[in-house]
Amino acid sequence: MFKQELLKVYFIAGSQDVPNKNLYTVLEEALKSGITMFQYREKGPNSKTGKDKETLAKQLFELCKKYNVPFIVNDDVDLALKINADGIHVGQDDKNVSLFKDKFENKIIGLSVANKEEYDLSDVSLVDYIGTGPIHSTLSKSDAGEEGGYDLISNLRRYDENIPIVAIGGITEADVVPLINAGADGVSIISAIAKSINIEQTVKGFHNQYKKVL
Ligand code: TZP
Ligand code: MG
Repeated sequence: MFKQELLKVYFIAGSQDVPNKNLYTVLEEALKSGITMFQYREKGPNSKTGKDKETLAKQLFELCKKYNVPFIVNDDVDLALKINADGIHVGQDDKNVSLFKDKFENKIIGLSVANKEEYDLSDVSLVDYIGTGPIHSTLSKSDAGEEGGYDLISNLRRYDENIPIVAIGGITEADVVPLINAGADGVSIISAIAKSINIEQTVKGFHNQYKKVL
């Protein structure tokens, strides 16, 4: 059974998101500070591929194991299977979940669902959670699409009362309360953590917001 508390402070990053820093060090600090899940997402300019990507994936996975935090791979089903990652996150344009679902027994499967139209095109009964956004504009994904605000979450929540939803896109601590009130179960964050000058303070700041709503 997927525990939706894992979505509370869901950190996503790849090498491209920490241009002047080492992702291993950034992730270690984030893990120490209490992130609840991590997604390894190498994508776009300055991202790693091939052997370099696999080597770093293995190192980051080992680090996550030390902190008992699930390690999710973005898009790359083959890599996730090869290293026996805790899960996979795919988008609408990636491999269809039905094609790999049986290989991820007892693992976490996440799917990006931006709106009702994408929801209707997806078999959400096959996945553990959906990622919905962008809530705000973002510099971390060039093709993120139009920002939808908190309404994106409240509309989908009305559509499906039960599916775990994690919000994404330009999220800061100030968004936690309105997003949870709109029906999200958690927030996923790249830059607010990856580019923070004080990761411990940022991650703890996210957790503190939950005390106001849960
Ligand atoms: N999908 C929709 S927006 C986004 C992704 C991967 C990027 C989120 O990054 P940030 O820096 O938290 O806005
Ligand atoms: Mg994708």
